[in-house]
This record gives sequence, structure tokens and C-alpha cells, in this order.
Amino acid sequence: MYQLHYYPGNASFAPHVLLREIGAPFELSLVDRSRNAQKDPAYLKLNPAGRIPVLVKGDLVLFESAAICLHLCDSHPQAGLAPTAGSDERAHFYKWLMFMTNTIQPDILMFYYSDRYTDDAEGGAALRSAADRRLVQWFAMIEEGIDPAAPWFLGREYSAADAFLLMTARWGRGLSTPPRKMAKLRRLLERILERDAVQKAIAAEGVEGPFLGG
Ligand SMILES: N[C@@H](CCC(=O)N[C@@H](CS)C(=O)NCC(=O)O)C(=O)O
Repeated sequence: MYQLHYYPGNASFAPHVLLREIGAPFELSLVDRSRNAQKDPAYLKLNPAGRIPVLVKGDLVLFESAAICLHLCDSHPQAGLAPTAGSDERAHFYKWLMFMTNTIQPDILMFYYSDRYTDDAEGGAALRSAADRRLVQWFAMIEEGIDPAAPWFLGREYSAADAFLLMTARWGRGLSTPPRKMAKLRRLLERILERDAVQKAIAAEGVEGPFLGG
């Protein structure tokens, strides 16, 4: 039985969707960010970084959302959530997953929590607007990379990259040009949103309002 430590709409969302896609037994454990529970001593034992999510299964305690997604893909190959190892498709899968977790996510944090990135009380606004500019460019890069004839992010097959993209695009809903305003991205995100696993994850987490903003 997996246990996923989550908070609605946080970096736990893609792992949550994948658990539902796989159909493996799991339970959700709320980390109540409204009272900073991610910094409780008991939670810090699971993730010393004090961040959400954490996946637990038996002796395995795993943090970092992308690592959890990759581990779920590897552990449940029958779910077909990642292209075949060693294929060109798998290489592009890694590329986009790493781009989202290494490049987009840090700028998202800078956008929403700019004050954490400077000791200058006046400096946050400039960091936020620079992060906005970079993020619009990063999502435009993804828009450029989408094949309009393909149903999913990587092409013909749905993958963990789609769930991760949806989560990341949600975080971009407050940008000056949000992902939902980019035509190919919007179509792709709407298709991902229609998946049963996604709808069930949204309902279970109680995420309110339009998922992609607007
Ligand atoms: N790179 C980490 C980042 C996780 C992260 O920043 N999670 C946020 C929620 S989306 C969090 O826990 N923030 C609480 C905090 O920083 O105190 C991952 O992808 O798992």
C-alpha cells in the first residue's frame, strides 16, 4: 500500500494522478500547509527539506515529485506511463520532465515566493516580474514543442509527462500570459483534464475553481 503525503494542487498532484492511472492501492495523507505541517519534526523525518510530496511504501520513503513519478512508472510498467527505456521517446520524456522540474518549477517558486529569494525588502517585485517573463518564455517553448496532430505531450501515448505538465501549467495560472492562453497547450491540457484519473484526483483533493485559472 502506497501512502502519498499531499496538499491540494501541490507538487503531490502528478504522483496522485499516476497512482490513480496505475490502479495501485494507496492512501492520501494531508500535510496541512495552512499550519505549516510540512515543517513538523515528524514530517521532516520523511523529507528533511520540509516540502510536499513524500511517497511511502514499506521501507521506501521518497521525496521529489519527479523522482516519485519516475519510480511509479518503473514499478508499474504495465500501466504504460513512460516510453520504452532506451528509446528516443524515452529520451524526450526525460528531457521534458527534467525541464519542468529543474527549470520551470524553481521559477514558479520565485514567482509566488519572491520575498524568500532576496534580503532586500524592496527586491521581491523585480524578482517576480523577471520570473514571470522567464516563465512565459518557458511555457511558450513547450507550446512550440507540441505536435498539433498528436493527442498527448509526447505524441501518440499518454504518459507521466502529461500529468506533470498539467500540474505545472496549473501553477502558471497567475502569469501575465498563462499556459491556458497558448492554443496548442490549451487543447492538450483540456484533453489531459478529461481523464478519469485526473478528475478523480481533483475531486479527492478538493481543488476548487477552474483548474487552469481564468
Ligand atoms: N522540487 C520539489 C519541490 C517541492 C515543493 O516546493 N513543494 C511545495 C508545494 S508545491 C512545498 O512543499 N512548499 C512548502 C514550503 O516551501 O514550505 C518537488 O518537486 O517535490
